[in-house]
Amino acid sequence: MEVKGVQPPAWVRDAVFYQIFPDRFRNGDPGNDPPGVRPWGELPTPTSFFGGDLWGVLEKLDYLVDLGVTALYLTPIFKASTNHRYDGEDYFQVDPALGGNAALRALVAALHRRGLRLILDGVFNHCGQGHPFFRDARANPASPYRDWFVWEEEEEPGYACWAGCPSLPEWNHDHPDVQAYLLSVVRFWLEEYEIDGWRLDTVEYLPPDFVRAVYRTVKEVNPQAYVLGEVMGLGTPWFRHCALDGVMHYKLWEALVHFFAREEWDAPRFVRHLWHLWRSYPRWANFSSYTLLGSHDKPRFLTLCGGDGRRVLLAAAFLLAYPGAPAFYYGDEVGLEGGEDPDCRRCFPWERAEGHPLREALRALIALRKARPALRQGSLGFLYAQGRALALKRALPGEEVLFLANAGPAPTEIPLPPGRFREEQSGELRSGALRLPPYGFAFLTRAP
Ligand SMILES: [Ca+2]
Repeated sequence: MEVKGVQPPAWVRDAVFYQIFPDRFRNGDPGNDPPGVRPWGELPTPTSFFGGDLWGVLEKLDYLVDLGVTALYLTPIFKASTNHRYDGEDYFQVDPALGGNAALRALVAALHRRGLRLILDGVFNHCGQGHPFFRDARANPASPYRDWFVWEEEEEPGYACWAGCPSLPEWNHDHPDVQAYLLSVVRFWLEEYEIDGWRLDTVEYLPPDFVRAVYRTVKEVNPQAYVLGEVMGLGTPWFRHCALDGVMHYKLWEALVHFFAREEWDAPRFVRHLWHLWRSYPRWANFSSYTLLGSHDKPRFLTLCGGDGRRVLLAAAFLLAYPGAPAFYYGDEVGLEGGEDPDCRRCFPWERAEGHPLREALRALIALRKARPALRQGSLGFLYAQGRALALKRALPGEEVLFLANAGPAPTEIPLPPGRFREEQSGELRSGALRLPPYGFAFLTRAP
């Protein structure tokens, strides 16, 4: 299924994303902390602030580059009243508690100097009740912004709001001035701050014509900018609408949870499901989607694995062997745990970052993906699925890489295709079959 009018940026299929929840990654400037910040590392509540900011992200770029990250996704950074900032009050102002517009300017410059990219979270379904247009519209029926929102006099709270949450009034996208205003936001940060794309919040609840207009606006400014949609279901309609370059692949994430974390699915079921997802999207969309191990909206993968780091590494290795842009959620690489929101938004534990075995292993795997173009751009084949073991093949002309995984507690043997293969980790030559320890995996490259 080829869709005319969609041109995903070439860099995405080669990217390794890292998602940051800015209040919790690093406090680079205690001078801008909001009042009442909690001590770093205390467990978060729905309302606690910890003082993380964009200066902190800037301070830790070496750490991210060393890990192999090539692109950052930041959850909302515009002025708002909550710690998650999905309740924007000024779309043209980076929250002063995150360092303001100057910090974003400095961060983008530093990222681009190192060849890294940045995408921001665009919350265009709703704003915060503190947004001046909403305040004016609510206080004054003659307000010029009255029709920018949807009033429901007979129902509490009297206006359309996100998920029934009165603090998040929804924009009236049927009003052309609303669309023009939101599109000016899209354009502003691309043009004036040279961000590399947008992650669109709650895409499934936005009118398709508006999302298409966002897409066209982004590409007008920069055809190499990325338009990523937060989609919990299948993203197929959005690709047909020519409205997105890729989706946050939550359907794939769910499959990872069933297979690697909860061990509810056997390998044949997992592979059947992968194949179903693969065929549901245009080929290009499989390569330009964001294949996540975690996010701020889900329990930590380590927690879902009952604290078993082997399975986190195995799932991460799978994503690095699979098409798409693998995406890691801050702290997953150093064994950060956490249940449902807000527990999955804990402070980054810097005291254990240095030399953490999971991080060291992940760094090596990211380096391997960068060294083997077939892992990023090659065709996908499913070679084997039995019990809790599977094998995948990624191939380009002249390069063939196998990924073998044992997602079970017993050792298992996986047959290899005819020929000789070099095991990437050990350098050993293999043929016939390979025995994998519990929760073990291997990358093999076809040897001449
Ligand atoms: Ca701060």
